[in-house]
Parts: sequence; structure tokens; C-alpha cells
Amino acid sequence: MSNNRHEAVGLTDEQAIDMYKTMLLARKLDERMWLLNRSGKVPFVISCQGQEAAQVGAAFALDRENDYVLPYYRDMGVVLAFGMTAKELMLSAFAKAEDPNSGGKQMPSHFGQKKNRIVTGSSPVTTQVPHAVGVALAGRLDNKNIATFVTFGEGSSNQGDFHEGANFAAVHKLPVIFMCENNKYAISVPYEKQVACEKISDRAVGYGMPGVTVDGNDPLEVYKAVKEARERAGRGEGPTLIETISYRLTPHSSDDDDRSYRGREEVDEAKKNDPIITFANYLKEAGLLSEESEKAISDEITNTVNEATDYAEHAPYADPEDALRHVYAE
Ligand SMILES: Cc1ncc(C[n+]2csc(CCOP(=O)(O)OP(=O)(O)O)c2C)c(N)n1
Ligand SMILES: [Mg+2]
Repeated sequence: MSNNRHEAVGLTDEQAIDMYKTMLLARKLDERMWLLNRSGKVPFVISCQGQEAAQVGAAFALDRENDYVLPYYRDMGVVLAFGMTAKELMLSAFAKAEDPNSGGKQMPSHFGQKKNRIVTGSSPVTTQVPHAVGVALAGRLDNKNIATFVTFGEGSSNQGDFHEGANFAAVHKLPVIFMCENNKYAISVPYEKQVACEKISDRAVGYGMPGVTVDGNDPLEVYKAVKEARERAGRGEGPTLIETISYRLTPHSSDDDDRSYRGREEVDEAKKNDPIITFANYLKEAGLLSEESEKAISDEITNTVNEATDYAEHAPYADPEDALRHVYAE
């Protein structure tokens, strides 16, 4: 590995470290949410663990002041990079009134925040895909130079919504970046029982757009692919399908027991490629991180997670009448 891969893809030292911090914050928030769940304090967790590199690498390649993101439930790394805070994510986990995603009404991980152009999603998987295509079309009609970024799992790429959205976006050359976060499972169903094609990105050719598969454990490789897709979108050349390969390190959710369908050896093997560890190693080799600075960053992030947890735990719940708000136009 050469020592300046981050520079080769156009990132400064500071941006590379910022990427690492964002990945680590996502990981530590997620880990804390599991502890809170197991101690009976938060009802549900659905993890980003193992996918932080794909999420943060991609988000850093977008125009974070103007682009719209339509994330799926695992995308804590994407929404953190787009400006949602640790405190706001914890308010959502605890379902408190101040949660910007839904005022505590939705399950956690249904990300949505108007000021950061994070478009709320629905629980049926892949509904966000046609929404992303629609937002891109609206941007085109309004002469705005925006792109939309939409993510979904590989299992979800079998839904009709994906195919309809991909086709429409390609026909109209809309500025959409489709990113499939292939984590090898759809709940208990492994990749080979989900699809017969070798790669999800193979599907792109059927719609007339480029498709690439990249290492989802490497934020720099993902950054490069999304950057190119963003540039294509900006030139009016239309959408791109990017598939990131990683591994879901946790069970599907806090309500799942993955021991019933995959061996521990397989999970332990995948942990050797844990992007938090491999990216820290890269930063050390590149001379951007030392044992001391790694510990300082880790301590700082733990403090952030502690503060967010305390704040959210003590924040008030919504009033019962609030359940009636945002149902009909007011
Ligand atoms: C339309 C629809 N069908 C089924 C479900 C139940 N469900 C929720 S997540 C999930 C698995 C999705 O797998 P994948 O797309 O690979 O995403 P991952 O969870 O692995 O990130 C299923 C079947 C759902 N939410 N919506
Ligand atoms: Mg999956």
C-alpha cells in the first residue's frame, strides 16, 4: 500500500482524519445503542457496523451543502457526515420529543432532517429509490445543480422500486447516485440465495448507466467511485450504480439472533477486515495517526457519545396530543 492514497483521490490529510473520526463516531454510537438496548433503555437498534467506510467515504464525495441524501436504515455514517449530530441520533434512539427525525414517533434509523437535506424514508425497503429519482427530476426542473444520493441493501435491489427508479433516471439522465451497500445478507438470507447474478452492479448495463463494484471496507475507494459519479451527474450525463462490498458485523437488528444462520468463524473472519481498524492502520502507515492521537480521538468521541446519551436519556417525551401532529396538513 502506498502511503498517500488519500492524496491520490484528492483528499487532504485533515479530510482523511475527519473521515476516520466520522466513521468512529458512527461505530461508537452504534455500540452504545446496543448496550442501551440490552439494558432495556432503548427499544430497537439496526446497525451500521461494518458499513461505516462505505457510508462515510461516499458522503464525503458529495456536495454536502447542496445535495440531497435518501439514506436507508443503516446509514448512520451518511447522516453524521451530512450534519446530523450524535445528540440528535440518541434522541431518536430514546424516542424523545426533540428528535429531529420524527419527534420520537418513528422507529430509530428512519432518518430525516430537512435542514440537512436528509429525506425521510418509509419502512418498506427501497421506497426511497423512486423518491430520489423524483427529487433529482425536481432539481432539474428548477435548474438547480444538485445530485441525489440513495442507498439500499443488496436484498432490496430486488424490489420493483429499484428497477423502476433506475430505468427512469437513466432514460432522463437524472443526477442520481444509486449505492447498493452489499453486506452479504438480507436478514438470514445469504447473497447466493438472493440473486443469480455475480454482482449487483451488473444490473446497471440493463438500464444504460455505468455500474461499478468497489471494496466497501475502504473509504478511499468508495470516495473515488462516488466522486466520479457525482462529476458525471454534474455534467448532465446521468446516474451511476455503485455497489460497495462489506459485511454486516452485527445481527440484522437487536431483535435477531444470527447464530441460527451463520457460523461464528465466518463473522470472526470478516472482523479481520473491519474498516475501523484497517483505515486506522492506513492512517498510521501514512503518518497521519499515532498511538497517542488515536487514543485522544477515541476519548474525545467517547465523551461525545456519553454526553449525547445523558442528554437524550433525560430529555422529555412528546405529549400524547403530538401523535396527531403532521398527520394532515395544518
Ligand atoms: C418491502 C419490504 N419487504 C420486507 C421488509 C422486511 N425487511 C426489512 S429489512 C429486510 C432485509 C433487507 O436486506 P438488504 O436489502 O440486504 O439490507 P440489509 O438489512 O442487509 O442492510 C427485510 C426483508 C421490508 N421492510 N419491506
Ligand atoms: Mg444486505
